[in-house]
Amino acid sequence: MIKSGFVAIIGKPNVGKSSLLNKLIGEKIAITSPTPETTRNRILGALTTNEYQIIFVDTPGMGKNFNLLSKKLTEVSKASMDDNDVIYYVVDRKYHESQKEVIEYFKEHQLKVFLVINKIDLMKTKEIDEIIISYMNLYDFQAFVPVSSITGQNLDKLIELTLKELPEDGLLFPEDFVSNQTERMRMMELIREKILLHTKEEIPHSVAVVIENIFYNEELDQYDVYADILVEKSSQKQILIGKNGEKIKTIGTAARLDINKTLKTKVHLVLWVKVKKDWRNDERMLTNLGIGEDY
Ligand SMILES: Nc1nc2c(ncn2[C@@H]2O[C@H](COP(=O)(O)OP(=O)(O)OP(=O)(O)O)[C@@H](O)[C@H]2O)c(=O)[nH]1
Ligand SMILES: [Mg+2]
Repeated sequence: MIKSGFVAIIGKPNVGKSSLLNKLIGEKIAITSPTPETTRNRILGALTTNEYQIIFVDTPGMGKNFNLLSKKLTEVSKASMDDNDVIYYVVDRKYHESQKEVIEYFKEHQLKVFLVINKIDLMKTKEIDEIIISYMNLYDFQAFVPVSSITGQNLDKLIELTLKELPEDGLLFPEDFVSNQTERMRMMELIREKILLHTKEEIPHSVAVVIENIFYNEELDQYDVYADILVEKSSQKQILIGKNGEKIKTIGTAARLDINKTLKTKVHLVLWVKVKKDWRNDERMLTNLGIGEDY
């Protein structure tokens, strides 16, 4: 019987959880960016070999709750901690008081947690040691594993240690299952990723992408994708469109090229920027966007 199980990847925003998922799977499943709160849903990625199947669960970062969106993101992340065989608690710096609550949660539920110190390609050995020491007496972690989600350093070790904790339960998903993300969701996310990369300050947090329609164009063998980009204020709409529409054009081109590369799908994108006042505090809007939903 092959070994299998679920591994939840949790941690503060921006520590590299989605980058870790992608590197472990070897495919860009989750979008990543230097802006906190990039991930807004639970994203599953499967790593299947002849000997094991690990289902990694990427989660939104647990941060401060400024609005209903942030609150829901933290809720999704917390809910993801239960019912998993193993947890990767990803950090990129020393312990801070703001992490007390999550450590308490580990204790209360007696969870099997690996402390994954990420971004070691940017660190000296001394710094890595200091980070480990700062967490050492807080919880009985299964192991401390320093990794890099960019270079892939130590990920084989992380998998090896994880497999020791997984039962011989056989396949949980079909052999060829890679992710719970549909093509449509991945397109939407890739468009959002380019917005995050090409805008600053409050814009990335104020943006949502909704794909309205997808038509197959037989003549050109491509998909015409109509997407709305929602922002909260008309000033944000102006910034996103840019002078002579240059900004939205740059975003559209980058998104088209990445959809082409990542999903191996030729698309023509039609992007519309719309103002949807305070959508981040609108329960119905968040539900429509699938935020807070469980798969
Ligand atoms: N140098 C370096 N950068 C990394 C590493 N892992 C992630 N990053 C960078 O850190 C930033 C955040 O990465 P994400 O993977 O989006 O982080 P996240 O934890 O998923 O963030 P949220 O979804 O917002 O919670 C990106 O700019 C990544 O390129 C790493 O191992 N080394
Ligand atoms: Mg993420």
